[in-house]
Amino acid sequence: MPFRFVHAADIHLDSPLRSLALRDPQLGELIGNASRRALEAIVKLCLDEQVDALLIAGDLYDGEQTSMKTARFLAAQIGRLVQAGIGVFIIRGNHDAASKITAELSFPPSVKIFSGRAEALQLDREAGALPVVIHGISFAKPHAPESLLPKYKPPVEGAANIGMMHTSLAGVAGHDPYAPCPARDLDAFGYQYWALGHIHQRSVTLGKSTVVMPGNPQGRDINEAGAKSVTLVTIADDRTVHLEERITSIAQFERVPVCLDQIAEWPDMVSASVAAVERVRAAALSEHLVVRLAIGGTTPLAWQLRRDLDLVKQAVEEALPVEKSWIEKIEMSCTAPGAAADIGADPLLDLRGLMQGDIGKSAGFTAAATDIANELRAQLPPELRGILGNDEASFQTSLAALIDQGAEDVLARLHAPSREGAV
Ligand SMILES: [Mn+2]
Repeated sequence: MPFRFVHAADIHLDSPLRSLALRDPQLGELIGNASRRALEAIVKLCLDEQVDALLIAGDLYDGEQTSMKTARFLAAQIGRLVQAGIGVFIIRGNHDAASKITAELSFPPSVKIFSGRAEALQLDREAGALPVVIHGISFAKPHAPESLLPKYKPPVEGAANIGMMHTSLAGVAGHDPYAPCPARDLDAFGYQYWALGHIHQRSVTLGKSTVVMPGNPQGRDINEAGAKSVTLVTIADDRTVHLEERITSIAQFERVPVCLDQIAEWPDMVSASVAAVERVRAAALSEHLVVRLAIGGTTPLAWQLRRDLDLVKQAVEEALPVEKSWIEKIEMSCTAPGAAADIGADPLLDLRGLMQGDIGKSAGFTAAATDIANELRAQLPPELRGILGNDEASFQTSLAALIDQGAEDVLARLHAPSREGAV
């Protein structure tokens, strides 16, 4: 008899809203509840597929701010699995290592929360069924600079061995390592399947072992764009592993580019934006689509669009024919037409040349802008201080882009006709 389970990770219940969606109460509510609704979707998938187990590979909670309301919600969801005879296996990650909630909830024996010491659990299976052993270690503290792999117990002969680990894998430059361990080391360890968590981007490594990082089941902002999922795993009697990706995101973030080259009229700008959103909507796999509209190109509307960004958002939202599509934010990078030859004919183009050229790039102006940026950055909470880059080169690039954008915004205010005057 095969062993079937759902592998999820990084649900981040009660994750604080990091998105500008906060400004729109309805959208804020949708995104604020999305991680809970994703957990409901995971539980429903387990029940529909009548799997043997649900594995949650860390960061079930976002942090210590978790409320008792969330704990009750989790207890109710897990209760549905317990009633259906589905086992639940949880390890703690860097975000929920110190969470007191799971310690305060009492669960029946079919719910296993691994401790900080390696354990190998042999599951109760029907006579003749493939023996299954689940190995796991929880983060005992939020930081785990060393690999946890040497602590795991060796594979049990004759059984399907499944390892649960929260890890940053080989790691990414600029990010702290969390129980770092390259996928090839996991592959060589002798387990059939590695149920990983931590990285919010799905990846699958197929070798001697099947190593899966499922990504989070619900994106939290535009940096976690696209449909998000869990993995439905079947281990056959011959211990071969079969994977199915199942979408669980209630809402998916997407950056939607709109190019306004050739567009000179406001209504055409609205139609082009709506058409671009509709194309993405048609391909979206989640119930709700949350769009970051990136409007660019060269258009005589540029200065007006920059000045009236709020009206652009409102007009596109009103024209969207489908429900469940949201504009989270508009990024405006349009520029007004104006060849070099025109400079001199239009004093504003002359001004733009000065602001983005001799003045904008001068040492004195850059130094003054750097001072302002540093002062603003110092007032941000620590998690936002990388907003202009984490090293000198990326800081200078961000600053130069902001100076260019700022110049365009100043020109927009000087130049644009009134909204009423536009057709
Ligand atoms: Mn993590």
